[in-house]
Amino acid sequence: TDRTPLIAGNWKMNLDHLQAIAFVQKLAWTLKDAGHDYRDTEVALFPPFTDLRSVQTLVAADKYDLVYGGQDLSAQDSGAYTGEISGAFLAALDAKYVIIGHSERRSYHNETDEVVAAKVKAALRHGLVPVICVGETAEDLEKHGPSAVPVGQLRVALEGVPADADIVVAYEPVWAIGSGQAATPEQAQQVAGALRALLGELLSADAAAATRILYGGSVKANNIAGFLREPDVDGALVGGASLDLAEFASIVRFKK
Ligand code: G2H
Repeated sequence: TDRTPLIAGNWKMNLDHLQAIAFVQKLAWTLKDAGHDYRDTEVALFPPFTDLRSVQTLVAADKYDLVYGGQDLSAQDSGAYTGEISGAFLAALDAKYVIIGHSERRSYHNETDEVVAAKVKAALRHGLVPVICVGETAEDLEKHGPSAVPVGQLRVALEGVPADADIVVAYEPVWAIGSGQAATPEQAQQVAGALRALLGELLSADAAAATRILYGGSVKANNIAGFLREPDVDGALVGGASLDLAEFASIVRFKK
């Protein structure tokens, strides 16, 4: 398969637009100095919405090969939805990706699987690649075992998605997020394998073979190698460690 590994930095609610400019510049220089080839490992950043215009300007002016996206979007395209951000606006800023259904959106903003599904369709309408996040809580894990909840979430998220849609799936066990306690590579592989099987069932064998599945949850420079060695893990969604330039650069530089 030709699934180019993807390392995605989810900044969450960190770094204002001035800090973003400094960070992106330094990261691009660091990766250039290291001889990074973006065709080997794609690098995507997910800054806060208010940073995106600055990031776009910088990336375009300096011709960086970094790509970027939003941390969320509205299920609607435009209109009286105070505080919401349309996928059209992200597309107009040359965003490539958009994170959908992060567990923090699900738990703090009551996003259900149905809301996630509507947002996935909104992303695809605007030519954005949705990074669909799924994952179980510690309680889910105890009650239902490792794959049932994430597979169930993805099943709903993919309702009505065309078989040839360009998507990314991120498996983020809630118990591993920001906790410093990452899943083991074996745990990540088990769920990633189940998610890939579901892609085959709901979309197509081609989609299952081509879609990148990321692991997320306390990924660091010292544990990324183990995840990338697993056959069904094609990269990582990195939160906390994406805010530390040296740490994030060494995660990017790890070879599958
Ligand atoms: C999971 C992850 C990034 P962290 O939320 O999406 O965050 O790496 O801080 O666990």
